[in-house]
Amino acid sequence: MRITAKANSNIALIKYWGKRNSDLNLPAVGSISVTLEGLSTQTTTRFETGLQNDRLLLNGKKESGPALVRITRFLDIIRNTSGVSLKASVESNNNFPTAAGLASSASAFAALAASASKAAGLNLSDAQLSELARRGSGSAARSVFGGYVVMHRGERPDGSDSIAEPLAEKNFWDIRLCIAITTEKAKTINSTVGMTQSKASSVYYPAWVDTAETDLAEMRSALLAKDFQKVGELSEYSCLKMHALAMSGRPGVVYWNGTSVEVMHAVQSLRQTGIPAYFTIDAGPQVKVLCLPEDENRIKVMLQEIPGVLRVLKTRPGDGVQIIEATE
Ligand code: 2P0
Repeated sequence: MRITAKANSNIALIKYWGKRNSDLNLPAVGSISVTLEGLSTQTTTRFETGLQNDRLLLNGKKESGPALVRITRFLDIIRNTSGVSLKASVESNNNFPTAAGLASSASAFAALAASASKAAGLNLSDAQLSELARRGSGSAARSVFGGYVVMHRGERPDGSDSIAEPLAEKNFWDIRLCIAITTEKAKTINSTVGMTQSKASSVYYPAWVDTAETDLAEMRSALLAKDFQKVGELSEYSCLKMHALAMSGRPGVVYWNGTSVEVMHAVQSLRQTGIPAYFTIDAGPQVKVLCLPEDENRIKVMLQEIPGVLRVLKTRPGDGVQIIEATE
C-alpha cells in the first residue's frame, strides 16, 4: 500500500524539555500543547521490493545524511513490529519553511508514524500511534491529536504510558496564535542536544522536573475553565522557565535573537494597554503570541511593525493526524 498522511505542527504551552530515557525517547516531564492549523507536513510511504536502502525525498530534495539515518531508525521500529522487511520510499513535504525554526519534527514524525505504520499493514490505535510518533520526536506524540493535547511523562520503563491524549477538541475554545518570524535560518543547536546538555549540567534541572506536575495541573484547569489570562500567564511562565533552564547549562544555549527579545517586550507592553496577549517560544527564535480572535488582526499589525520581524503567520487550533490517501 502507498499511504499518505497529513499532520499539523503543535506548540507547547507547558513545555517538554529533558528525557528520562533517550533510547525510547521518554520525556522527563509531561507537556500540554495546541495543535496548529495550517502548519503541516504531508508524507507518503510505500514499502517496496528492490530497494537496497530506504529513500527519503524531503521537500523535493533527496536526502542521504543524518535525516535519512533518523528515518531509517524510525522505520526499523515499524519493520520490527509488522514483520515487513522491505525498505521504504518516503516522500515528505512541509507547507511551511523547514529552516524557519518552526517545529517541523512534530508534524513530520506524526505524519510519518501514521503513513508508514499503515503502509506496513499495521492498524494502530491513536494511543499506539502517539507512542510510535514519540520514538521519532517527543513533540510528535502530541500532533497525533487535534485541539488541546496533554502528553504524559509516564512511569513504565517500556514507555507504553508515555503517550499523548486529547484534553479538549479544537472547537472547544477559539484562541489564536500570531507567529513572528524573526529569521529564516535554521537553528544551530537542535532540541535533543539542548535538552541533553540541560539535564547533564544545569543546576536548575532537578527543580524543573520537580515542579512540572504543578505546572501541568494548573494549565489543565485553566484551559478547561477557558481562563485566558491564566493560560497566557502560565504559557509565558513555562516558556521563560524552559529557556532559563537551557541557558543555565554548561554550555548554555540561547535560542533567541535580538528580535525575539524585542517581541517579548512588545507583547508585555501591549498587555499594559489592556490587550490580552502572551508569548511562548520553542527551541528557536520565532515568537508565538497567544491572543483572542478579536485582537488577532491588530496584534499581527503590531508585530509586523517591530524592526527585525520578517513576517507574521496566523494560526489557530487544528486537527490531528489524518490519512488522506491510500492506494495499492
Ligand atoms: C516542546 N520542544 O514541548 C518543547 C519546547 C521545544 C521547546 O519538544 O528530542 O523535537 O525529538 O524528542 O520534540 C522540541 O523537541 O525533541 C520540543 P526530541 P523535540 O514542544
